[in-house]
Formats: sequence, structure tokens, C-alpha cells
Amino acid sequence: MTSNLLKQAAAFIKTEDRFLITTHVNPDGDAMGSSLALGEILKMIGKEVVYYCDSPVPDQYLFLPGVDQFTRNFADIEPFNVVVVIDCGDLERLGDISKKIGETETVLNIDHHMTNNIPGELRLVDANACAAAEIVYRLIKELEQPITHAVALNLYTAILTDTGSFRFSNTNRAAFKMCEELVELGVVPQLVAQQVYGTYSEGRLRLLTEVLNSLEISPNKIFAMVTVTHAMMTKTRTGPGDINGFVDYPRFIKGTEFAALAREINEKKIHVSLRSKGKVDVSEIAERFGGGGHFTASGFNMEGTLESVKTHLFQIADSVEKSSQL
Ligand SMILES: [Mn+2]
Repeated sequence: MTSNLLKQAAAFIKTEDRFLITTHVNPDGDAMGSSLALGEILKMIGKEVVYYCDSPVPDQYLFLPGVDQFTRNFADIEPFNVVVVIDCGDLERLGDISKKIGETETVLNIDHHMTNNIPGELRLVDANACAAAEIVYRLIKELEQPITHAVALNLYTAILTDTGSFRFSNTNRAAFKMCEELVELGVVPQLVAQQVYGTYSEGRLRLLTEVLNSLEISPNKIFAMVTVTHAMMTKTRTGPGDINGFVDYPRFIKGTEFAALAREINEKKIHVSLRSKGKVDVSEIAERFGGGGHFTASGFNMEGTLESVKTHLFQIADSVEKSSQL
């Protein structure tokens, strides 16, 4: 992504009045924080902003300044000139709003996924960015706007969560540089960590025990997976927003190279999240099934039952070992 592109995007923003900001279903900290940080800045320079996300805001992100402005009501949204798509590489992951994308509005695409099929000319896509928040940060600097406490809190949360608390391979120098500035501006890391990681509902913890019990490991030990069924969520009174981060657990096992969490969307459709320790390119695996993502974090939807998806994934685990030097 060139600095010229940033300049173009900033110049374009100045000429427009009304922005719809949207992000992927089952939003994470980057989706929420990046959207709110940019929206707050746009408002500061006199723009009208509407936030839309197809899924409810997960409990652990309800503390983010401005988060109550997110709407899920499609009918409430009046026409807009610009739609800003943040942290989403796949049109399908936008949910209902994807039908509107690219009709008449100009699309500003802000993302850090390696694969990105969002239509539109204004593409601020950088796979080397630690989070969409890094690109939002650069755009804010280009717009020469001050970072308020609310913006700082949103950006910090986005970077903290998308880097897995500075543990994942996307953790870069920019992440630390930005966070240093954001802490200087008043963000208290301990308080954010408490909100994000210390506010499990009883249901979420009970769901985690069910999910961990579903653990299966491939015979060659390089792949581990867990599953989430409808029955588990009904029993624990939880929803898809409660499984954020659970896919990390099978990856924690010593010796595994990649891991999956497979969740029943309905009886015939499964969502699979994939994570890698860095040797196996899981975006390539997701692409085979029509999905995408990053080298170490990706996902896809697949028609079929949990059992059929498992069979496919274990076959892949077998072939990955044979085709590489793991
Ligand atoms: Mn992200």
C-alpha cells in the first residue's frame, strides 16, 4: 500500500459527507475498534457516520467508546454515498449488507487480509499491517487529526486483540510504536485487558469446557481441532459471539502446526476457523473451500455436516505432512 493511496483516500474523504462504516459478522476487537476509531475521526471533521454490523456486539467489546451506535437494522439505514468496509477480506462475511456493496456507493476498503475480494477502487489493503487498526491509524495521521482518548482506546483494543496480545506472527514494530503512543494518550493496558479477557459470562466458560472436550488430534499430531455444535450453545445459553478466541486452544498443543474450530451454522452448513503456528499456510487451505484470510489465520464456510468437515480436515492434515518438511 503506497502513501499515495493514503493521500487519495484522505482527499476523497474530505469531499464526501455521509459514510456507512461496516465490518465482518461475528466481529472481533479489530473489527469493532477500527470501525469506531475511524468513525469518531470522521465525525470530528464534520461527517455523518452510520455503523452497521450484521451480528450483535460481543460482550467483551461493549466497553468501547461509541459502540452503542452500531445498528443491525438494515431498514433504518438511509441512502449513503460511501461505504467503508473495515477488516473484511470476503464479501460474504459482511452478511446482509453485502448485497448493497458496490451498487452505487463508492467503496473504501480498509483491510489487512492477504486475500480480499471486496469490490471498489479505493483499496487500502496491506497484508503486512498488524491489524486493520494500523491502516486506520495511518489514515488518521494523513487526515492530520488528533487522536482523542476514545479513538486511542478503540485503536489499542484493536491492536491488542488482533495480535493475540502481541503473540501472533502479525505482531510488528508498528504495533508497539502505535501502542506506546496510545498509552501515552491515556490508555491503561490493564483496564483494557480486564475488559477484553476478564469478563467471561458463566455461559462462555461452560461452553469452553464443552468445546475443549471435543478436542481431536490427527494421528501425525500436526493438526488439532475442536467443534462447536448448536446443542452446546443451547445448553450453555451462548451464541457465536461467545466463541471468540476458542480456536487458539487446539493450537496451544506442543507439536501441532495448525488447528481448527468447526462450528455448526445450521444442520447443513459449517464455519471453519483455521490457525497456524507459522509453517502451514492456512489461507491457502481456506481458499480451496472458497474462503480466505491470512497465512496464520483464516476461515471458510462449507456445506455439509460436522462429521464430513472433520473428514476433510484430517485428510488435509495427512497430506500437509506428506507435502512439506514439517
Ligand atoms: Mn483484523
